[in-house]
Amino acid sequence: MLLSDVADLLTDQAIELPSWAFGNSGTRFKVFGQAGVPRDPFEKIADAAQVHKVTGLAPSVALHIPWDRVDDYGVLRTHAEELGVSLGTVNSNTFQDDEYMLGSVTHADPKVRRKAIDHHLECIDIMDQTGSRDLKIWLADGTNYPGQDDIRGRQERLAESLAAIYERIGENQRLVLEYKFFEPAFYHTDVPDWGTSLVHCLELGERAMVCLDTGHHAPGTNIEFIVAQLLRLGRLGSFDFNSRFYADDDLIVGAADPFQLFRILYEVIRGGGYGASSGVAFMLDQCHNIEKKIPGQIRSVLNVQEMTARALLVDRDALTAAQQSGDVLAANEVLMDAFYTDVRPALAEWRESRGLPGNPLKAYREGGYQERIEAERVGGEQAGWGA
Ligand code: PSV
Ligand code: MN
Repeated sequence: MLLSDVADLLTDQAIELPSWAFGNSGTRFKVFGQAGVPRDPFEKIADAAQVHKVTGLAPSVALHIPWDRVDDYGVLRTHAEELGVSLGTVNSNTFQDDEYMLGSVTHADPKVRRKAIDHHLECIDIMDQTGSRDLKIWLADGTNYPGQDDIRGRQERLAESLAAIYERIGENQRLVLEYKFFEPAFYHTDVPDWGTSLVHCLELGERAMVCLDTGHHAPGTNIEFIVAQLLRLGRLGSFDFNSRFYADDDLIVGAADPFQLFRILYEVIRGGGYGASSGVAFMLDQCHNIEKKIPGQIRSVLNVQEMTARALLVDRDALTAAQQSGDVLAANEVLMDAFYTDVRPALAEWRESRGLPGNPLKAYREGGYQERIEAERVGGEQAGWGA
């Protein structure tokens, strides 16, 4: 197969950018400040729009509340639309208040649980104004020591709190529950894996879906299997794409293990999870600690596109034939042939045929935007992870 055979399918690709990827970020050792970093949500969206401008791949931006709180979300929405992008998923945040030290929606104290539930209700109010479809919930809840709290009791409280939030989710909205196996809690986490997320989603109802963050698994986990299973059950709501070498590194997607990204995307396509009508949202969840943020995001969406193109090139008929005849090596070869195809020159042509720059990173570098923000954005409080 040639790239021209799948060119039309590539136009279906839309990758949502995280507003927080444009703010300063770092590790618990150091947050490095970068020149030109946005000072408010409006500037974050302006930066995200640059990524879409040169790639045509990133038409929406995910918000994180309270980091992206503004007085008037209608104004933020119009600002985004004027720049050619829309506001996407709203992410809640119950991991930065002192009251949440021992948990949020699972906390033993009903007052703390109420506060955490109310925060989610505020997020849904915001979604109504931004026109967002998805409320993404990631919970830092968990414990550090055996015996610290009642694991089973926390599951009951989690189910109750999620039900109170789900009740307020609109007809055209979804609750997307993200899982993560550890950090910041180190002994047990209340939503550690896709099974736990799925169990709660099934109990909640049809508009509750699982979010799969590619960095949230133990090393060696077969993530494409999880993708296949969730798609089979119709419960894969979204991806948070990033890559990792060791823990939840939040590095550029496809940087650490391009082959894994290819395998994941193959299962997405195989399982009907590709394209707007599939209901599976492709998002990035990354932090660019040492590289410049806008080019970091451009590189990321291009990596997803390159691996999507390779996955679309898999000769599915030949693969099925080899699988059904039990020809192990032939089947593997079909997959590897697609993986080893260098699609970059053909993708440059694909872009040019759509009025986009053949080399988006070069176009961004030469466009003068970076110099302009570095010169103009002086003074004020720079937005950072958590700001
Ligand atoms: C948690 O590690 C997470 O992946 C969640 O998606 C949060 O919303 C995001 O990171 C914050 O950076
Ligand atoms: Mn995530």
